[in-house]
Amino acid sequence: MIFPINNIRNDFPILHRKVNGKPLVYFDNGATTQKPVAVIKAMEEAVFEYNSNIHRGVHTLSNVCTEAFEKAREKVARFIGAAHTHEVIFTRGTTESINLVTSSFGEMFLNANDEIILTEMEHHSNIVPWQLLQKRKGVRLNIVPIRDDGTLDMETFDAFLCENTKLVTIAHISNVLGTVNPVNEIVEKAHQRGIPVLIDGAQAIQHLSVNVTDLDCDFYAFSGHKMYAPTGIGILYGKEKWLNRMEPYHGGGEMIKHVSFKGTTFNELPYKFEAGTPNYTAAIGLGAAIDYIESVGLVNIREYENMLFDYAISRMSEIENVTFYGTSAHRTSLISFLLNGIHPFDTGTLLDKMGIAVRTGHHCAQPLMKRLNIQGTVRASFAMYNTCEEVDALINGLVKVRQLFG
Ligand code: 7TS
Repeated sequence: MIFPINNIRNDFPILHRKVNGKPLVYFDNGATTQKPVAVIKAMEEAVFEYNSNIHRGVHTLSNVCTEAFEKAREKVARFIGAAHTHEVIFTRGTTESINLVTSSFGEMFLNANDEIILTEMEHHSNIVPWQLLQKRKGVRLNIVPIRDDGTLDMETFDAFLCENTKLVTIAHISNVLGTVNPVNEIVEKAHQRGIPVLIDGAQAIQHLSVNVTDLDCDFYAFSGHKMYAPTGIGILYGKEKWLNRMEPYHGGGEMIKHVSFKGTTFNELPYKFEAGTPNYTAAIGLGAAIDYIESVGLVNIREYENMLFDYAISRMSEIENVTFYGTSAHRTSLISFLLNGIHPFDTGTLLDKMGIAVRTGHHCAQPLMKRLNIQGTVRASFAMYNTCEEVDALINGLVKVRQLFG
């Protein structure tokens, strides 16, 4: 199949703008992706044609809006292969999804001296919530180190698994190293001991075909805005058996069955975890983003992005005096590097003058930076609309940066 890159680029109007007088080259997709017209149109239609608070009304607009919101949930459930639609909970994003598990699962099932396994390559949003729980409850955090190639030290992971382990929480793909972690193996090993697994899929959901039922993970968290949908919407997938036993995360409207001052009973799944008016407009946008991804085909996207990634790696290796961070054979979608002797901030600023958007800094992974013994990296992260010509522009830009610094 020939990947319809020109059509795809035309679906993303922002890609045609100039930045600092140069055509935009957007390589900051790990932070957030751009949105196709179809997503904007779906949200525009929701706002202009049937905006109304959901689930509460008897009137037509409310019913239409509720239906669109619930249809989006069904799309997500199908997209990730969830066994039940009510296992899909709308949140604000990956961060809130993880905090939901930390609070609700943590309050219910974790006690002093229970152990949680996480890794050295986690984003702050899969570290700090657990540290807050550690303060509240005295749980212990076991951190799996990485090897020099940016893969997990699985021997240490194996050694950490013990009868005190009550949860494993891990990124599917590292936002700094691009490493694709062996989540199947991790889930299998944890489950042999009856330990549940939470996967932070923020960097995976837009690149890999994720099937939570095949994977058998207990929780899977991701953000809409990294998969061509708007900000302010995300997903927590959770197995029914856990969600049913967990206490609600937030209290308020919509999550109750009956409230009295003697006591309150909670609504069924998924509403138990969706207190207050959700961002239904963004949820509808997420549904449209899934339609868009499916219209291109995740398999085709993956094939194209792999080609682009391999091309970028081979071209990057032409540049002298570069250090790469993350060199595993199992990595994808992003490249972290430093031009030796040049501060990443300077590289990023000069690239921006050439219209090239990359991210620089610690990428919300300061413990990983400490392990790598650096302050930060330059990161180019890819999406389905990027091209080999854009990679060429990046390479030319880096050559210029090198020349400027002598
Ligand atoms: N987990 C990982 C692995 C991430 O990469 C990110 C965001 C998050 C969690 C948090 O997602 P949010 O949507 O709730 O904010 N990562 C990045 C990044 O790499 N640059 O900007 C945001």
